[in-house]
Amino acid sequence: MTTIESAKVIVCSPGRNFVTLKIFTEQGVYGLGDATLNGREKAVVSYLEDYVIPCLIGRDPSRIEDIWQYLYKGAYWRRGPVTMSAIAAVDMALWDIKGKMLDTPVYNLLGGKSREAVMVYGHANGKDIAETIDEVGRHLDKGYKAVRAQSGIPGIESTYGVSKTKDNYEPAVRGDLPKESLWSTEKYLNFIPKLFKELRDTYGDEPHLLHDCHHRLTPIEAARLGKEFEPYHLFWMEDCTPAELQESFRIIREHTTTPLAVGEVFNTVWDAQLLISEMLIDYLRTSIVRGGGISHMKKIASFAEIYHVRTGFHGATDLSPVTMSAALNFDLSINNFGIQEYMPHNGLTQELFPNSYQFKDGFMYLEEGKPGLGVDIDEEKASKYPYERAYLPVNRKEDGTLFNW
Ligand code: KDG
Ligand code: MG
Repeated sequence: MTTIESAKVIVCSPGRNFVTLKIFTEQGVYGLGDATLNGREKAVVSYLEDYVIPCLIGRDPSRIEDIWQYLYKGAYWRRGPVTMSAIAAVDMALWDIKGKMLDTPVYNLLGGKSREAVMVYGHANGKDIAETIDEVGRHLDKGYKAVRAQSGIPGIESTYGVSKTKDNYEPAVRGDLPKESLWSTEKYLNFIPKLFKELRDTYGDEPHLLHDCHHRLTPIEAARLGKEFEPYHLFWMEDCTPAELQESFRIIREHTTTPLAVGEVFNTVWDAQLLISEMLIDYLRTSIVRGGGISHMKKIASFAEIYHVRTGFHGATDLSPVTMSAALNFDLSINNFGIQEYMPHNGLTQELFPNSYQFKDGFMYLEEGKPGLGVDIDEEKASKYPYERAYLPVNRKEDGTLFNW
């Protein structure tokens, strides 16, 4: 029998923070898991170091499901982003170990390839419509078949998804306290349909266009926007409302045929149970790192498949290359894959996490024959970039009311 000999947590910050779990077996094989929770990283570090790792030592790493249940049911306190990110990291690392021990990629262990490549969507953003249109064009020139478009809104100083510089948009800001921003739903709703009209006028019907409302509408406002988007047939409208109240999607669904995506903040199948079983959404965004790892996501995706709901995993830069590798193995294997978000990491992150995925012509490919997840961490380099305190922004309405960011 193989046993888990030790495990450690590696925190690094090559431009942004990442938390990585490394589990070692007595036989010398190790596995990696991502445990990054943007803006609350150290809570997961403590959860792993103080409570989870001691329970792993001496266990058989091949018993992935049993270890998952031990950590989930055995804690008594279930669900939540801290718990589920920690469990996800263990789960990813165990699948990585199993793949390495059997000398096969994880997608083979999940049933084998269902497709050759994974369609991804990229992020285009600009300070106004003209700049956003140019950015979408640049993505199409690079071969993207699907592009998410976000634009600055006249009269609002800064908004979700729009970079102030030419660099990739990175919402977590380094510092002792969160930055605050101001929001106006009225200004947003009056403006944003115009962006998609112009995009269709410029690029025609073919490119898949996506948009993220980032939890800022009420159900009836979301219904209005969905209706106004209909002539521009979006691939999806994402996170139109905060989704704790799953029933609220009944209102949105009654009014619009714009496809709906939700779930990047969900942690378990219970967060989406009604949304899926009543077919109130089209794409589920819960990712491997937030959704308790490959083992739990497999159950969620199978449940979703019955109800015509497809996956659309979250893939912003706060999900490390370890999650991206796990996601691509997963995306390749399931039948009800929809699309994968892809926000390229900076060069330094790529160096710290050597991986085996490659973007070509709008699709992501995994290098053939890499056992496990196909990703590694250069610990020596990582140690040169220690944790830096950073928070996601806090959002207020123009009158000062605290609002969703
Ligand atoms: O950490 C928060 C980000 O991952 C989130 O704001 C990104 O909404 C997001 C997306 O769709 O990528
Ligand atoms: Mg989002």
